[in-house]
Amino acid sequence: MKEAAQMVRSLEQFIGGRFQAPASGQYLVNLAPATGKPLSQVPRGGGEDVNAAVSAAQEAFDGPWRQWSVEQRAALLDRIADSLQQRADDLAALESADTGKPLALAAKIDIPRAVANFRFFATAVRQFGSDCFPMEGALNYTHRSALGPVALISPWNLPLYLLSWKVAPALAMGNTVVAKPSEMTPMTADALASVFEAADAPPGIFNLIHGLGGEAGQALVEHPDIKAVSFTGGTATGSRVAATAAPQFKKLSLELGGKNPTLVFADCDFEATVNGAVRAAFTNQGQICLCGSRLLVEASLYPRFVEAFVAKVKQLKLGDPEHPETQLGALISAEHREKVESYLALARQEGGEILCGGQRPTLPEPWDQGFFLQPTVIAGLSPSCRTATEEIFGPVVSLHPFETEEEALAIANGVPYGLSASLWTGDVTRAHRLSQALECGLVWVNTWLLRDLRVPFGGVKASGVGREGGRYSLEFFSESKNVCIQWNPNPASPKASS
Ligand code: TXE
Repeated sequence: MKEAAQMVRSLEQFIGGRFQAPASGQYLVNLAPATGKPLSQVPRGGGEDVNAAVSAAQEAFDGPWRQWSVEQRAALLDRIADSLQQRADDLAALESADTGKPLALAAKIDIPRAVANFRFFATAVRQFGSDCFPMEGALNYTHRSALGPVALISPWNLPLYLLSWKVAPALAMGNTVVAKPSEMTPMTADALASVFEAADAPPGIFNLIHGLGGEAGQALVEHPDIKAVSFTGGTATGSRVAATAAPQFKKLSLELGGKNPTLVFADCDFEATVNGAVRAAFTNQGQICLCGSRLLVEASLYPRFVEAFVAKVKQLKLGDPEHPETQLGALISAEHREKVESYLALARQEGGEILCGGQRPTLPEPWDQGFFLQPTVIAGLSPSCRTATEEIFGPVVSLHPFETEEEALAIANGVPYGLSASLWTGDVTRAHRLSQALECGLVWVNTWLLRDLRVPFGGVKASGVGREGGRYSLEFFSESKNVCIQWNPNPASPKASS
């Protein structure tokens, strides 16, 4: 392993516009999930690297970047988008190798979305306005200014997709950034740093620190010059990030885990619902915070639905991520697969019946060493048991019949999480009624993961705090200041001057 690791590419930190080795001189081995073989060496960053990156970000913030007009910043984001677009095939291959996800998925979703994020925020900031509150004889307007250096911490499931979702609005508003991607998926973040280098972006506006979460990530959140933290990751880590950042009054946006319900009513469009529920459960091997991992089905439809759903899941093609027909790749790591498998053991103890999957597949070399797991469907669990309420974050879905809409709602809301829900019904009144009552930040009706980048994105309860997307991101990455100008000291209405 060590010899092989020495042969793979070593990544570097990107600080002040220059690639450089970590101060520690130490590297972590990054494995390719589909083969279990080393893919790269990742700098093991710590406090020293973080200090250098935050200093570079502060220096850049205090430099000419501050004078850049909105149009100049938007044009830079457009150039980054163009450059990512030109490298799209290479980026998709890197993302697939780094995460184990199907190449077709990376090429269709991850990379186009990263390009779209830069393009979208370039346009959004050009269109961004501020509030104006006229009074009798006076005018209030809201001025929004950049915060300074901000920390962007992103996870391994959608690496470039989620990193670009943070970088683009942060820069659009004139901040400078220090990004900390997951140590398990550093490759496309490294590629993004080369794109910034090639685009002649002002040095220090985009800095990249690789390393472990508890070391580099923690040091970054703790740094006193970091003004805001945008974090996407697990709920336990999010809670730690909040506990670190809150005493320093940093702005915080936390996008955390989910245990999202898919609610299926007997009056749904059957085919569309089965297909939608399979997609919601297993896209990206179930490793998306929005995945529908609890499938609640009206009792009268339950037997027919389960039969069709399981038949469809059994047809999913799993294996070589590069094969164009592959629908499921590997899980992110051996440890993560073990965590998911521990829930399968728990499900059996909790009285669950595994209707399909539940095993590691038999695959030819080199995939036999990868971290694959069959898509798994479990029935017979109580909706309140641990398997049905804790985030598993893998290709596992539990099925739960319900009798009434009230029961469906109680099950849907009966978990600590509240990120999203998808609701399948032909009854538009019910769709509205339930959409209001579901405790979550996003509801999809007769669809799943249909995204408009302008809408507020985020969750309630243990799924996080704050909203990103469109103007919500632009507001998060800026501070508002009210300016009140009195133009008539003797207004007609006596109330107005009080
Ligand atoms: O995430 P972490 P992990 C869930 C999923 C998964 C669990 C753990 O259930 O099984 O989280 O995954 C950095 N200060 N999600 O361990 O630890 C870390 O380096 C600052 C849901 O991979 O949350 C990485 O860059 N940063 C999720 C990022 O945080 C720290 C996607 C996320 O890692 C840190 C991924 C610290 N103290 C996992 N500790 C989603 N919402 O989509 C870690 N990090």
